Amino acid sequence: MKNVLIIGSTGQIGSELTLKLRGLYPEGSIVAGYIPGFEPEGDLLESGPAAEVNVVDAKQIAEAVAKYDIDTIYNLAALLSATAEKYPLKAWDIQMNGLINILEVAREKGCAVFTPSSIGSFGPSTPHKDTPQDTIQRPTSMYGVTKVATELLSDYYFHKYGVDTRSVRFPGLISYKTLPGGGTTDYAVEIYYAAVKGEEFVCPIAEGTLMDMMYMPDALKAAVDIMEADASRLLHRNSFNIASMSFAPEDVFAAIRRQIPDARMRYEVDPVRQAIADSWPDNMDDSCARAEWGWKPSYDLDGMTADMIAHLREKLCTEAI
Ligand code: AKB
Repeated sequence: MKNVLIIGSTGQIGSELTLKLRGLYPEGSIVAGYIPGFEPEGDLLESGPAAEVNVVDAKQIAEAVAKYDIDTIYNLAALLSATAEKYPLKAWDIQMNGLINILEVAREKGCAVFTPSSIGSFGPSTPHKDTPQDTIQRPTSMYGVTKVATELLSDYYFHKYGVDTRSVRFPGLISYKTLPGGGTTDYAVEIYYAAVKGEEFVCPIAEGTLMDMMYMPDALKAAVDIMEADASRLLHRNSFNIASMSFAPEDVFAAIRRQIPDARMRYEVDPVRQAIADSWPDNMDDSCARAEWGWKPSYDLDGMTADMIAHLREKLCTEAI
C-alpha cells in the first residue's frame, strides 16, 4: 500500500483508519474520500489530501484514482443494518452499485480493494455457535443480502479479472471516537456514553442476545493486516471471520458496573433490531484468519471497557468545557 483512497473516510471506521494509514505510510497519498455534508474536519482534514468521492459516482472514483495514482481502495461506504431495513433500495444502490463502480475502476487501474463484510452476512439458518468460516449464508435483512453479494462479487472479480479483493467480516465495532449510526450493534457503544454521562441506558436489544463485538484498534489492525498479508497464504479472501469477544447486553453492563458501580440500564426492545440480532451468530470461529494471515486481537471485554471509560471521561469532560 502506498497511495490509498478511503471512500467513506468520515464514518465510524474511516475517520480512524485514514489517520492510522497516514501514520503507517507517511510517504504516500492517503486520500480521505467524502460526500457533501460529511466533509473531513480537524486532524482528518489537516493531515492529508481529501477528495469528494461519492461511491455511486463512477467518474468521481476514477478521477480520484487517476489524480493520486491510487493503488489501494478502502470501500467503507454503507448503510448499516437497521437503516438499510428502512431504506432498502438506497442500501442496495450504495452497497452494490457503489461496489461495482469501485471494482470496475480497480480492474482498469490495477488497484487492490478492501470492502468489509459483517456478522450481518449470516442468517437464521447459519449455525450460531462457533459459526464456521464457510457455512450457510442466507441473511434475512437487506444489509445481509448486500454483504453476501459483496463477498461473492469481490471473489468474482478476483477469480475472473485478478483484482486483489480482500475482506473481513466485522463484528459490532466499539469506539470512543466517531459514533456508528443505524446499526444493530450500536447499543454496545451507546451504553458507554450513558454510563460515563451518569444517564440511565435504555437497551434496545434483549437480555441474553449474544453477538460478536470488537474494539476499534483491533478492527483497524485487521483492515491493515489483511491488505498487507502474503497473497500466497490466503486460501480465502472474501471474506474472513474475525472475532475477539462475544457478549450480551447484561455482560457489557456488568463490565461497566465493575468500574462505574452506579451505572443504570433498563430494556425497551426494538423489534426491528432484535429480529436482526437474533438472526446473527452468537460467536464466529476465526481460525482461518488466524492460520492464513496471523489474525490475533488484543482486547477482551474488560480491557476494552477500561480503555473506553477512560477515553470517554476525557472526551466528554473536554466537550463540556
Ligand atoms: C450493524 O450493526 O449493522 C453493524 C454490523 C455488525 O455490521 N455494526
